[in-house]
Amino acid sequence: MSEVVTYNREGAIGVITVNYPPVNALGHAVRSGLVAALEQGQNDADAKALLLVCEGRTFIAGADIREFGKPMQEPGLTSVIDQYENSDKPIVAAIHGTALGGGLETALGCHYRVALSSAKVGLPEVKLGLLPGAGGTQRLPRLTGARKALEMITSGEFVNAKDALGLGIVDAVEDGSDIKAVGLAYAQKVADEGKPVRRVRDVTDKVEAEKGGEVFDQFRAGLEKKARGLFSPFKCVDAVEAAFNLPFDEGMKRERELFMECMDSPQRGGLIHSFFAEREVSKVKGLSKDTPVRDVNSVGIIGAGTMGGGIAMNFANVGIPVTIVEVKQDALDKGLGIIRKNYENSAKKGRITQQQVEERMALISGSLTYDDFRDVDLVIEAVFENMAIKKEIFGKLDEVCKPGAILASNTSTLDIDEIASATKRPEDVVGMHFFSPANVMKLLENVRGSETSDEVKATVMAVAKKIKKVGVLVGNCHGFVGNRMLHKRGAEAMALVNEGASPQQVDKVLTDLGYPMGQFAMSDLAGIDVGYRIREERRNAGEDVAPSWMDKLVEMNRLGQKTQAGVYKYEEGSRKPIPDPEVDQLIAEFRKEQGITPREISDQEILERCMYVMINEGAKILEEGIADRSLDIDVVWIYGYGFPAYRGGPMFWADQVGLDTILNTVRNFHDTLGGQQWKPAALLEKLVSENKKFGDL
Ligand code: 3H9
Repeated sequence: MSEVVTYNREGAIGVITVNYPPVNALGHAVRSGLVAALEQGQNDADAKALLLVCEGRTFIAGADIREFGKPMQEPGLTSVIDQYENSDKPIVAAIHGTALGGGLETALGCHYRVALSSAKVGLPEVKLGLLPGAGGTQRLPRLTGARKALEMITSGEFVNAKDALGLGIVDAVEDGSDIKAVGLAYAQKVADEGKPVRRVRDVTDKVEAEKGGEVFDQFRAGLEKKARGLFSPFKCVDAVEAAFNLPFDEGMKRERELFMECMDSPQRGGLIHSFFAEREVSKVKGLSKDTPVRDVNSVGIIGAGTMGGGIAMNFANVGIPVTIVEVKQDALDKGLGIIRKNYENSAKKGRITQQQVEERMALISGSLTYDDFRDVDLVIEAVFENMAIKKEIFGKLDEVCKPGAILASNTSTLDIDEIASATKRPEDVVGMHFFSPANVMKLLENVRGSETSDEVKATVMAVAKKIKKVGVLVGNCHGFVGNRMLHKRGAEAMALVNEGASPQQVDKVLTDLGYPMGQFAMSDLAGIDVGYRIREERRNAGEDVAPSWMDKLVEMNRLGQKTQAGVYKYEEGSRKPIPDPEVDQLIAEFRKEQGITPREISDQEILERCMYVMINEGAKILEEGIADRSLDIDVVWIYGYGFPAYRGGPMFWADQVGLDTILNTVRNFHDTLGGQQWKPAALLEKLVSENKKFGDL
């Protein structure tokens, strides 16, 4: 008998218990243990019914993802579930925590399901580039009907126990926390009432009723928009459709074929890398797990602009009171008004209730004085990018804030050490770089200064988790990880347009790769006056900053989406960028002024220049220790800039392209185009010479 699955009898109930922390994933030991325990239960003449229950925080949370890509060891999950379903003693699955993927599929192979009211169920395989491959696509629709099964399987979203009861996925829901007691009581009832084995495979009313319906094509059409570029959601629909068109065993075969297609797709590799990378980033190199974490029960924010307001919402959303300080009352009122409007909009869309709007607003107060920061545990400065102003602010904070308060800057580029130097407590100063819109984007780039204490680093990482962000700890340099790479891509995109590409051609190459928007559409979203102001400041300071056609746009008051015209034009109320011949004309004139003869530029060149310049910079970032691991860079790009998770992040993508290919092209660009950005990173050269990848570091 395997140690991770045990069998024992309690009265008339044979209890099969899985105990495989952390999430009872269906690794080989669990699968073989389940088979052995079932056999014991079958042979136990005194067991009238069997109960499948899990120890720890959750029911089985799925197949063991770490086994994917390795040779499969028998018994396979499908065979395990078949044996459970074919048992002639009724089996009850008792669900607590999350029954996910193969876990829910196992429960669906049992004859009855009872869940705690706090439990959730789901088939999230699609988020890993897969489809439920152990009968989920065949059994779930037999219980829920086509539409709900399609929704659950193509979105991967979880369903709470109450809804699962309504959908027929579980048979009973009980309050409480003792899942074993709940399961035993239910199994006893099954035994006492002599309830029969009830196999989901034999439930046919829904599949018969919806055979040949239009729902599948409707669903595919909807996915064209929602799942752009993705492979597995469409395979999920094919698999569910098979449940309606084929007998159960044939449907299972079809599901397997489609599952294997997903397994072989590169998107599966990218998404699974993203899954683990998201979890790995919380384990910061050199920071012990036991590092004490300070309590953060109140927060101060400086600046009620778009950023400050968005940051405040994150804290109010999780019940932490926030004080926002502004210089002028009208700016404060405006900022608080926008926050309310954002919440009201969420309420209108049904995402939160009106009561929650009021509760959250009640947690946010405004002030015109730093004195109100006296007792807060964390202050986040979110004013515009100006070092002198930031230093003045931090000097004041140092005077006002209590000892132990964390002083953070939301700067997206500036030197954290210089900001910290304005205080007498640089160990309490740190960067907390939120991404716009700050209440939506999941990334929090936490920036350690050279003197930031371990306690402060650990605390800001814990804060990220608390406010449901993915925190990545990075080092201090201009632009940190994300913007440092973005600036290189931006400069290359500009150069490509100067040389002959159109903004829409550059953007299309990037969106075809899977970015939600291209470089120029993104500039329009952020406002192209931001870059203009920085260039002007540098010019005024005597720096030699090359002229740009973007400057001309700003001078024409084409500032981006906010003026309905920037690099693109926009229709009233729409965010869809429309190419504008006026801008093409302006670019053509600019080239003439600069003496540039435009040339035809291939999409491949755009891809290589925009992406490889980032990879080369990413390698320098790793070399300098600004990012600890290539997966930190991947997570920054997936959650901060919408890099497609199915490509695993830019550094993972680079490993798939081949570092030797990238290095050769970088060398070539260095020779032909020149510039520091194309000087090959020493790390890239080293990895290629050792035949290694970023993932091997
Ligand atoms: C599947 O089932 C395919 C089948 O249809 C067909 C097969 C033939 N495997 O997220 P957390 C680890 S596909 C291995 O921080 P939480 C995780 O890496 C699978 N490991 O906790 C982490 O490790 P570490 C379908 C797994 O409480 C630790 O557990 N199922 C797995 O925030 C804690 O995780 C899914 O896609 C796994 N399946 O959330 C479910 N799951 O401590 C994926 C987790 O070393 N999992 N780990 O960093 C989740 O959604 C969340 O982990 C869960 C817990 C909600 C369960």
